[in-house]
Parts: sequence; structure tokens; C-alpha cells
Amino acid sequence: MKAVEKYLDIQGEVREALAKGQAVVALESTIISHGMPYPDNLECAAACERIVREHGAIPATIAILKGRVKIGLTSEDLSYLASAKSVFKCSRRDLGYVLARGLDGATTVAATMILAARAGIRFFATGGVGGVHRGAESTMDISADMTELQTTDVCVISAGVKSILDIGRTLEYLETLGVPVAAFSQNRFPAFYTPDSGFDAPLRLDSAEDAAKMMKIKWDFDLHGGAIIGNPIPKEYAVPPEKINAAIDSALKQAGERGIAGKALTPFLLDKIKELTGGESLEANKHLVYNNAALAADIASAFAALK
Ligand code: PSU
Ligand code: MN
Repeated sequence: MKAVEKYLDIQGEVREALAKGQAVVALESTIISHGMPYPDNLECAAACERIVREHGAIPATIAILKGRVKIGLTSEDLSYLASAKSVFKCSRRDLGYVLARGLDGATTVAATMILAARAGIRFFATGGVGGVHRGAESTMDISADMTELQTTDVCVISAGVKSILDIGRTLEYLETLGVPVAAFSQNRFPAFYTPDSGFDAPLRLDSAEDAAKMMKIKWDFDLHGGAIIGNPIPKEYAVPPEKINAAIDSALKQAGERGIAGKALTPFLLDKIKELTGGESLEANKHLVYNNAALAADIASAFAALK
């Protein structure tokens, strides 16, 4: 038994699927605790699990509950996490602390990747990954999600990165880190609430099978690390660019005036943008995550079929 295993509670169904080499999709928990308000967060988390199943894979929502790493949550765990008030936003740097103190932790993309990898899960659906923040040239605010993608063998299916970030610099930084970044079924890298960031994606994939093959070959070559598959939000749920950009600019301005920085910044911006769009951004957020859960399950299934 590896030392790490004693910290992990892997749900029976997930454990079984992994042992049989069946498709499993990890889902994160920061989006539940810090990304969406209650009860939308619970609705979204439960729907994601359902969609992953409908697409032939087993869902494993990952979080830390009272100092135990949960790989797969019960519906009681999900309800608790969705409504609990003081859940620690836990990224790579925080893992040892949160476990040592017996705290509840919602895992970011970086921390979810680490825990998924330790459990043997290679595909992970989320909303958007963290990246290089606007103004990072002076604040140095670059999400730890970036460097995690360089080293940890988990493929992340997301709707791109939000334009609260500096998307151009985020793509540059991912290139430096050697992280494959592909748009799914289009040339442009998506921008979370909208399908087109204005930047071409470095790579383009048109099928789950090709995405699975790309990851298999990368990992067969011991090229460690993840990848971002940027899955555009379905057009019918996209927020009009003028509307979302105005909300983002105003939210960024308010964050600046109030000195919001560090780990509090992303949750603050998401909440402000929701308010400023009259809830439209939240609806978009839910639907883009559903779309990613479906694609992640398709890719994980295609990968399982390759072996
Ligand atoms: N994108 C969302 N909702 C979220 C997040 C990203 O649509 O809640 C979370 C993810 O968990 C991501 C984290 O890892 O925000 C990034 O935070 P930071 O920028 O502090 O690294
Ligand atoms: Mn940050």
C-alpha cells in the first residue's frame, strides 16, 4: 500500500470501476463551495454526476470532509458541502494543512487533479480552469492550476478560461509549461461564458477518440502533466459578449477598489458577475459545466476502450 492511500476514502463504485479499467470522471468541489450559491451549486453538482453516468462513466466528486479525502461523495456529503459555511478553498499548497487540521476542504482544479491522480483517475470535468489574472505583471497572481497542469497526469475538460483572466497570457504561459491546449470542434479557444475568446487555440480536436489518443500517446511517452480540452459553451446558453464583458470590467474594478486579492479574488468576481448579469452568468455556468461533464465522460470512455 502506498503511503498516500491511508488518506483516501474511495467510494465503492469508483473503486470497482477503477479496478476494472472502466471510465471514471473526477469533478471538483471549489465550484460547489466557492463558485456558485446554494442551492444552484447542489443542483449543478448532482446534475453533473447524472450526466457523467448517462455518458457511460462513473462520477467521482472530490472534496475533503473532516480531514478525509473523499473520492466520490454520497448525496448527503454533497448536500452538506453545498450548504456548509466555512469550507476551506484548498489548492496544492493547502492539502497537508487541511488534512492535518481535520478541516472541510473544497478542492480547486489543482488540488482535484492531485487527488484524482493519486486515486488513479485521469479525466476531470470542471467549468473553467484558473489562469494568469489581468494585471499579473504587477500582482503576480497566476493560478496554481497552471503549474499543476505541467506535472500531474490528469486531462481537464473545461469551457476554456474566463475573460476575468488575461487569456492571451494564460495561453502563453501554458505553452511555456508544455501543456497541450485544444479547442473541441472549433478553431478558437473558448472563453467560458462565450464560445470565442478571440484567440485561436493552439490545437483542435474533433472527437472524443482523438482526445483520448492524444492523452494516451503523451503519457506513453512519459510526458507527464495534463491537458486542457476547451469545450465551447453551447450557443443557446452563451451570455452576449457585450453584456458579460461589461459585467467583468465592473467586477474587476470593484475588486480593485476593495483590495480583494489572493484566493478570494476568483470567488468575489464570480459572485459580482452573477449579480451584474441578473443571474444570467450563473445559468451559463451551469450549462457549460454540464456540457463538459458529458464530453469528459465520452473521452474517459474512449480512453478506457484504447487499453
Ligand atoms: N472556474 C469556475 N468556477 C470556479 C473555479 C473556476 O467557473 O469556482 C475555481 C476552480 O476550482 C479553480 C479556482 O481551480 O476557481 C481557481 O482559483 P484561483 O484563481 O484562486 O487559483
Ligand atoms: Mn490566485
